[in-house]
Amino acid sequence: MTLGRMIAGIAAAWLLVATTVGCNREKQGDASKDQLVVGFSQVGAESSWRTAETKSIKDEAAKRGVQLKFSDAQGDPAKQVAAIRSFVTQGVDSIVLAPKEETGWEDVLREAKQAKIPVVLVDRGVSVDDDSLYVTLIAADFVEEGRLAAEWLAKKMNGKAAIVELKGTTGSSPANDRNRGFVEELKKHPDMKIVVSQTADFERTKGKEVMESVIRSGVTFDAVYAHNDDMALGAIGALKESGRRPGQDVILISIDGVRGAFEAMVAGELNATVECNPLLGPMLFDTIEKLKRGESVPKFIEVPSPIYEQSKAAELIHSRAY
Ligand code: GZL
Repeated sequence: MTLGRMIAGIAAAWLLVATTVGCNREKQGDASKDQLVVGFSQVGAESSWRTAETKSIKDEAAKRGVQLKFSDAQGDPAKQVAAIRSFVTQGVDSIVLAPKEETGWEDVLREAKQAKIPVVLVDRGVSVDDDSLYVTLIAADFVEEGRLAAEWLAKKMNGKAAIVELKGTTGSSPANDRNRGFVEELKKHPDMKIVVSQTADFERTKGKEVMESVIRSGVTFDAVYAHNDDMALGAIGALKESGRRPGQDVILISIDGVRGAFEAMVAGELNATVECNPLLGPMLFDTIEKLKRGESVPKFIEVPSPIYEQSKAAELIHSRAY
């Protein structure tokens, strides 16, 4: 091979590398060559818990110099699918997904896998036949949360209650599993009966509306199990407007541990809450950075779910981080 042809070959190879790298970076916008670029598809802003989660992830990305491409689906799963497709096209380093519902993810997660982009699930799971379509799930154990709530309520009610269950978003893993754990535990207590079980979509206003309709129906009940604090706070408003004393005439337990729940417990209107910590930013980016370094991570990274009762609320409220 002549010297001239060698130089031409090296130049061509260099040009190929330069344009490829350039293309990837063009795909990822203005990221510097070693800056992590992460696409995050968020459910929406349905609850104070969700708002706290979004803030935690955005703040941690900024703190670590990660370029976060944030997409708020406003509660529309189709928008989440579109956002993931866009992240794949942009060639992000990792995709973070908080899936509104458990099903409907096979195709788009396969596209991310084919593009060799790791998907990390936060705070809710997906139901897929092939669990290699996501790297890990960072979330609480919702079945355990439901079981804890039932165990606490059975003890509080001395094994006998007529329960109104305010369920979360239909088809979401927290709603499915918090119901499953609660119902399973209730089997140990035959006089603990669920008399109404209805979704209020994790929203405070819908929690109030459902409780108002339950009161209008005339059904007799003396306890409420809400899949999140926001729905419980809405129900508390309806109970008070009906002349009932929430926390006394009607015993309430919910899940999340948001500040509003601690305020309601201090006021004597909520009896207990099971914590489901939304401050997942640090754990999430530790996991993404491990993946970037080629380290392995467990398939499920569990966020603990301690239970907090009214008696401790005044002592703890000032130290609550969300
Ligand atoms: C739980 C999360 C749930 C919260 C609700 O990880 O998905 O969604 O419990 C939120 O408050 O709306």
